[in-house]
Amino acid sequence: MMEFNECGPAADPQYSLQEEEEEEDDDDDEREWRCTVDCINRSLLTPAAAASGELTGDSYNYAIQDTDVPGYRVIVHIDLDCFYAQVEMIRNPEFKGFPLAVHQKHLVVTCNYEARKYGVSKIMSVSEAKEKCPHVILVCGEDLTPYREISYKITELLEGFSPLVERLGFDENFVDITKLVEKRLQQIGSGGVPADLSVIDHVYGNRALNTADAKHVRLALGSQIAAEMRTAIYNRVGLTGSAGIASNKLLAKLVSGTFKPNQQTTLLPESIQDCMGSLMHPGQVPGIGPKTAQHLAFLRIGTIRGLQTFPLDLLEKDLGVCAAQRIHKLSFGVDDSSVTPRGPPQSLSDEDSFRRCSSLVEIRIKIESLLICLLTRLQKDGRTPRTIRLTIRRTSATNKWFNRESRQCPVPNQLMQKLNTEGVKTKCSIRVKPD
Ligand code: DCP
Ligand code: MG
Ligand code: MG
Repeated sequence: MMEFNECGPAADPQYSLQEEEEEEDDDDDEREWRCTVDCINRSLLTPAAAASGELTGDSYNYAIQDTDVPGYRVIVHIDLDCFYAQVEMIRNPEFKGFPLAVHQKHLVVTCNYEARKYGVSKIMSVSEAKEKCPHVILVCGEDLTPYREISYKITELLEGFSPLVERLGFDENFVDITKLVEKRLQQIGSGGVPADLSVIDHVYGNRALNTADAKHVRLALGSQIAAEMRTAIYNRVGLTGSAGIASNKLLAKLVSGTFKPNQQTTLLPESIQDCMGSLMHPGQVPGIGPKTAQHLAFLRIGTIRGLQTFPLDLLEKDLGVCAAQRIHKLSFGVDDSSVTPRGPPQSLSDEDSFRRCSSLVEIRIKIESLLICLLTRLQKDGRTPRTIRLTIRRTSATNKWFNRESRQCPVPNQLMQKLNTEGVKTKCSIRVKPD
């Protein structure tokens, strides 16, 4: 992997180091959620009025003043359908309606829903995909540029609805629409919530909406806003996506995949425990990564119920107080973490396999091609990087991430100047030392 770090605007290089989320692949899930976790129990802040959730006759009273109150927030999670495949069908409209798979090297990274009907699936070898569906269209998806560009377009579009948008990977965004819901409640005014207020599309577990329940009303309005977001994404970018609407990030992400593609699901509070209970094991809880799940398995915690009932003090001894409390709360569907916009990525990276390289010349060519891609992106980005880092991962049959070695150095001051005057040259000067 090669990356430019600490990218900052030319005038203000005050950026801190942070990995570009979508291209860092190990323990991604766990890292993402750990970053936003809030170890202070904010449920202590719950105002009594909000906690009661009672109907007062005036619809504005469905609104609360502290939009951070857990249980009263409205969070949407949108995951685009077969993302790379949809992008390829936009780039090549003649592929639409036919089974299509996007591959990197010999692996299918995604496929459209037509191909899924034949049994083709993500992370299947290309040869197996061809066996399942001999007429599948195969598109190489190793150049991430088109996916990256559309990905940021979607985030930007969602920012038009609410400033609180958090990217998770290339094709997912959390949007905190609590304030927007508050606004809609104000618009409803004292006339009262319309009796025909309904949830758009699915309600998890088919629960009936109770328009006398403040939380239900807020989530129903949230489902309308989520539908508007999906329509805007389709009309302006041409992509479909699935959405989950719930009172926190964890639950919104969990339910967004309940009905796919191009559908949405709203989770009412009474179904939270059913939703958590439907998970087969703790590793399926977003925020519990593979390492923690392994640790829990070691403690013989293999189910959500097992985690919920495991003595917290023992868990704290084993995982540390903060982590133990966090995952214990997650197992009950409690997640106080806020939707945190990250802004532009703080590092730009690219990677490729050196498996087929058998000489220094071939290695040099491979590194040059990575560098050219990165410099092109850097030029488009316009910010000035401070360091460049090259990371080599040696894999082994037993441990995929075995032996990660990095070297980094400052980026020469004149690089950006040179890039702007001369552009990205097709030939870069790279020295490869034999040691
Ligand atoms: N991706 C990848 N490598 C993986 C998994 C996914 O490169 N191991 C890429 C291809 C996907 C994109 O990330 O298009 C988004 O991943 P998702 O898991 O959301 O899968 P899709 O969007 O493709 O399909 P779905 O409709 O199931 O969300
Ligand atoms: Mg997706
Ligand atoms: Mg996704």
